[in-house]
Amino acid sequence: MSRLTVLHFPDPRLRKKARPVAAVDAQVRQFARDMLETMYAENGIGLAATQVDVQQRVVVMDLSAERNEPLTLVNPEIMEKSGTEEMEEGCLSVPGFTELVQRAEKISYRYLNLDGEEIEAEADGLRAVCIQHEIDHLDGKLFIDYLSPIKRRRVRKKIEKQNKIRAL
Ligand code: K2U
Ligand code: ZN
Repeated sequence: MSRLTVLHFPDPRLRKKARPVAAVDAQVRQFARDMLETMYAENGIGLAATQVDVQQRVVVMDLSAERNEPLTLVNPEIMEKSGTEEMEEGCLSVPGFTELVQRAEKISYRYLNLDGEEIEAEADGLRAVCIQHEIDHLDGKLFIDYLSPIKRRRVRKKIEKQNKIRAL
């Protein structure tokens, strides 16, 4: 198992678009284990491959209180969206910031599990938000992209200041 490095905004690699996984093999299963280790270590409830500088369409998540219900989504796709809802979002790649983001309230989605089987499911609430948040990552999109330009500029300035202090 390996803990991976999570990229931080404004790293341009966070803007890369991930490519579909051709086959769910042992390498993909090992990568998913490494992503889960990293997600738990960083106290996230989700993580996308783009965030660890891998341009493959792989997402991991665990919404359980006991942190013992890991889920890996390979080549996740949202099939249908309905309703709208606002939720406070944060991101492991934009540390220290949370903002209200409007997203679809309910989604139907499909993905490949680690056995390569196609799964179709529906979600609402935090699970729907998390899946939309992570699939955005695979497309190079961050939750701060939904903010006003003024708010987004404020986030960028604060993080660049944080990064300068870290570099001292
Ligand atoms: O992708 C990530 O960076 C992990 C995200 C996933 C997530 C964001 C917003 C809403 C649901 C899931 C977070 O780090 S998970 C921790 C979190 C969740 C909500 C608000 C703040 C932090
Ligand atoms: Zn994120």
